[in-house]
Amino acid sequence: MNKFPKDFFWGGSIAAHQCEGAWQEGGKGPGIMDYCTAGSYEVPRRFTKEHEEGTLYPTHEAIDFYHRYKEDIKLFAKMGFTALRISIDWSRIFPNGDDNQPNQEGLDYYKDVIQTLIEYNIEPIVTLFHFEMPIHLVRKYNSWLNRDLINFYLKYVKTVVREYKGLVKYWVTFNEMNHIDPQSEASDFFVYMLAGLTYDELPGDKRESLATIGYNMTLAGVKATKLIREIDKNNIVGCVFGIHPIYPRDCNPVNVMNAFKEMDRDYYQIDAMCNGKFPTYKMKEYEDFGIHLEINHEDAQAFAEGKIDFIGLNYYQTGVSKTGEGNENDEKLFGGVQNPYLKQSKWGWAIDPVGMRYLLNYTYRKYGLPIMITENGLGAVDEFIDGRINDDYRIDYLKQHLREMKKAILEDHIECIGYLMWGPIDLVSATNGEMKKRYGFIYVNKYDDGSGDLSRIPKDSFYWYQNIIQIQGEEL
Ligand code: BGP
Repeated sequence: MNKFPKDFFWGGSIAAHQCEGAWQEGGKGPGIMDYCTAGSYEVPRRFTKEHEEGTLYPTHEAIDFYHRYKEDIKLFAKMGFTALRISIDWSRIFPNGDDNQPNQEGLDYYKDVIQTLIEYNIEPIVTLFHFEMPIHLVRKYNSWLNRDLINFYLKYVKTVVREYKGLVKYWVTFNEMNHIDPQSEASDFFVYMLAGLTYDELPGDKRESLATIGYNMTLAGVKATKLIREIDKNNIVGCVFGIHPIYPRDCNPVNVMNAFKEMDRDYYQIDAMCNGKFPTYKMKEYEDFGIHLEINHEDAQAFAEGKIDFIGLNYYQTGVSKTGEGNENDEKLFGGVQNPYLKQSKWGWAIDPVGMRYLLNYTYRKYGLPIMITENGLGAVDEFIDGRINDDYRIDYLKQHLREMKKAILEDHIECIGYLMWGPIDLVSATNGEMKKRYGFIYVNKYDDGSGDLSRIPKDSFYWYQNIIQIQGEEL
């Protein structure tokens, strides 16, 4: 049997703020990403305090999925998708985050999106936080530095999970909260995407602030997991982590150890969510750094009761350990070291299909829980030639990754339950805010200067993926 399992989820992942647009429609309040300007590989995005008139904000229109979702979902169905991961924008449901009542228009909007998916037999997989948070919660309460945020988040979660009971079964509490760790070089951008604050805005001891944000989000995640299962015992709850495995620079044992430590930093929240306990090693590490966390006596119980049912992994690239002996002359790219065995994308991301098999093995052996690849794809510049987009490079990238995933499932016996390709339709890049960095099977006529009629055009990869789904990956 050379096919993927029968009930394997084939599909894609998108996020509200990267595709919906309509930032001031339907009763939506401003979210943190609505004050994040356009950027590029060379020029980082800026985080503004107010909406600067005349400045381009990519989330404001994005690809107008808000108005075109029926057309887009129809195209996903044409490809044969059996699952689509969407996110709900918190600021469409509670425009300020601390409102007494939810915004009915927001609830109705997502209900229709979800029902449309179901009509096409596409399983909705719903992420509750994909960098979308009402900005008011940052301004008034200091974001996740304040434990009150956990209650605002749980109120929002309870509202939507009740509203879509019986329609949505698969829930994801957070996307990529692992990018905050006091030991990593905190990227300004990830601190902003997760907490709406820049690194400079973190008060007091920066490491303590990062640890607090990480702890409070993890606690919110386990509490939400329990709550979602209480609302409907059929619900299946996961959390998504963005991990790029770290290879040692050579077989010097010191460097191997360093690489392990670097990669391991991305796992403390997975440990907390799978093992029913915030890891003791992490607490001790905080003590060593003189970091003080506000912990309540009920927290331990929340961790014990909030174990997740599946792990979502976003995989794009591997890295080489930045620390180690003998690295003085290494060329740095994107804060990392280039792997001489791998090619890079135009944005400097190392293309490493085997890395995905490695990640699946590594993570499954640690926890034994089902894993879903919740994001994977190639950001590239696409061109029209003779009215057609021939994206063989994308087909090649996806084919190679799917081959390695197939080996992980059929040869390594990893319980991998789905492959959700990132950005099945071109959308705004999260890190750069660019349209130029395209991932989709479907081209969107929209450009970085804001021009374009937003029309949708299937690329060659559209028909390739359609066939792969139809034959359940048999030819890979
Ligand atoms: C992940 C995010 C996505 C997505 C992806 C690709 O970290 O979860 O939202 O955008 O990265 O990144 P980019 O859009 O910057 O190419």
